[in-house]
Amino acid sequence: MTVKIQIRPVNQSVCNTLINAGADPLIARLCAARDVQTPQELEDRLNGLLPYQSLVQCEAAAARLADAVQKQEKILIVADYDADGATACAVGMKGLGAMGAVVDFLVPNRFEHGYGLTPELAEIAAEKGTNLLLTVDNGIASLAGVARAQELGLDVVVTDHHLPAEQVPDCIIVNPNQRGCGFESKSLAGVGVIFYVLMALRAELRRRHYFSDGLQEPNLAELLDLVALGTVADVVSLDHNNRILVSQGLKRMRQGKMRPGIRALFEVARRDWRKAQPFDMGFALGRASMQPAVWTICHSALPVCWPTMTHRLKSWRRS
Ligand SMILES: [Mn+2]
Repeated sequence: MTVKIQIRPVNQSVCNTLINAGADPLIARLCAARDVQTPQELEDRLNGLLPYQSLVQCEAAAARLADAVQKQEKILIVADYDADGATACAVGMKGLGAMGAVVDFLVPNRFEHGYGLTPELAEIAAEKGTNLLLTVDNGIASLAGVARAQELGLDVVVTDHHLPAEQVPDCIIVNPNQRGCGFESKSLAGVGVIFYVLMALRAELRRRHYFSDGLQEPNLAELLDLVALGTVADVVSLDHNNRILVSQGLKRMRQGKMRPGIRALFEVARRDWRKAQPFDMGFALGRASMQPAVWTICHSALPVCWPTMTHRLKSWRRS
């Protein structure tokens, strides 16, 4: 067998610019080959994230959620069951909970209820006394489900990243891929979209002087372990904005700052969290065969200590 090595073409002037800005020549070449255009894109600071104001309807969603938080309305998150949906659900639960919301979640059983927010699921939500339905990582195609929910008197906010069809539901929609949304990163994952909505919600609640000594502003960076896992596992393109989210999440993990469930996933996958890399997120922790375990991290929104979690996951792996 002969091995043929093909060298990936690189824009040499971009490569030189990166080197002149201080990048190691090898790193510069690797980055230039992966569409990095400017030295600014090598930065991974959180303040380099695209602003939530440029994500269409993100502020409208935040305003509706802020009303719900202040009026203590019942919010129900409708999630999907892959790693992106599961982490998006956990981010929504943790973030909204930290802001004092009354929030619960529902994940359709694909065999019983089909995918996403169906009319049947809207009925279940109504029976649970829900006031506001919030979809994560799904909903853009749920025309009938949204209509049924509204018929039953529920308000709906859709957060999604999937490509929309010709027709979309008639409600507040946050999706970087919807028509008319100028948000520069079209590769935001479902977990990234809900993270953006939470950033906007925190700002909205701050404007409303909602936070006090009794309930302080949550540090949303604490959710970045989940955002990093969902983003890489969903195999969206790691553009600059996603690289910031993933890089910051991985840095936190390497410092041991992660929820017990994620730490347990590292253990079960026999990976070292002190050296957490994107590879771990995609192939070790987030892969399909780990889905039941990834769901467990959502329930690690519940206070379970990590040795217990690891023990449970290990017994799951043996079964
Ligand atoms: Mn997704």
